[in-house]
Amino acid sequence: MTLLSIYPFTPFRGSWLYTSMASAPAGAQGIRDALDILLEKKKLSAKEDLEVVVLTGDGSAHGMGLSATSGALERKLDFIYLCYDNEGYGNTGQQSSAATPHGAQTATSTSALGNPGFKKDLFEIWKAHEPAYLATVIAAEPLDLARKFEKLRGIKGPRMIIALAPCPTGWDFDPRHSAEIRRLAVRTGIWPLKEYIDGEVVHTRKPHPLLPVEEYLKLQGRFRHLFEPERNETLIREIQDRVDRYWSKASDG
Ligand SMILES: Cc1ncc(C[n+]2csc(CCOP(=O)(O)OP(=O)(O)O)c2C)c(N)n1
Ligand SMILES: [Mg+2]
Repeated sequence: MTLLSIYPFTPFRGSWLYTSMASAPAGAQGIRDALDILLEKKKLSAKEDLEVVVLTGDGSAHGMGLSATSGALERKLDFIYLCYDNEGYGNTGQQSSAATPHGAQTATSTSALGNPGFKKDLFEIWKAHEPAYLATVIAAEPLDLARKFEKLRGIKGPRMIIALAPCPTGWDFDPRHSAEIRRLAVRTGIWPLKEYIDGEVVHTRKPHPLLPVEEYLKLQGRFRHLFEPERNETLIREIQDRVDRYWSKASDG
């Protein structure tokens, strides 16, 4: 069931529970309930209380785990949920997930058009549940990332984070381009950095001017078919138009 390494090789310092892919938020509920019972029975002091954190991939978050997440949001579960979004089912060989962007080639979208679907807007789906806190992050903006985690620590209830995580293997690029690809995800407007709190969405970075999306796309093998053997102007335009439309609609963009 688990692909995580265990003691003494685990990167986790705290206790962890491995759940089946679809049910991490249900597992989190059980842990939160157990902690609350221990607190109530005075078997655990408030100082010893723990944060319950779900760490999950986009395959689970956007797809098979979405219903359990929706339930946890509805119950206002006090937990942090971090989706590590590498835009595909990475562990099993980068099959398309509901987070795979339009036009990207994956192990299950190998045609000249790539993935025919569009990336599911998980931010909007989660936002509709009115969580206590919701934000997107990326490692290219460490201060923005740190500030968001600092902020959510002071809040109770469901606190949701989506991190875009460029993957050299799954996206087919040289790891030396990792930092550049993360920066371009923000500067082309492909990955909006934003947060939702108290009913408001605020963009925490507003790329200006927006760089053309193709600067981001052309560094990645999964989009090579958009440029070789000849440019697919229609598909590049389509991807650009969706990004432009997003920013023209962003009320604070
Ligand atoms: C119910 C279920 N179906 C399929 C699998 C096989 N499986 C293990 S990891 C994985 C990929 C998960 O993708 P994602 O959640 O995006 O995480 P990533 O590997 O990309 O970090 C799959 C399909 C599983 N463990 N459980
Ligand atoms: Mg993934």
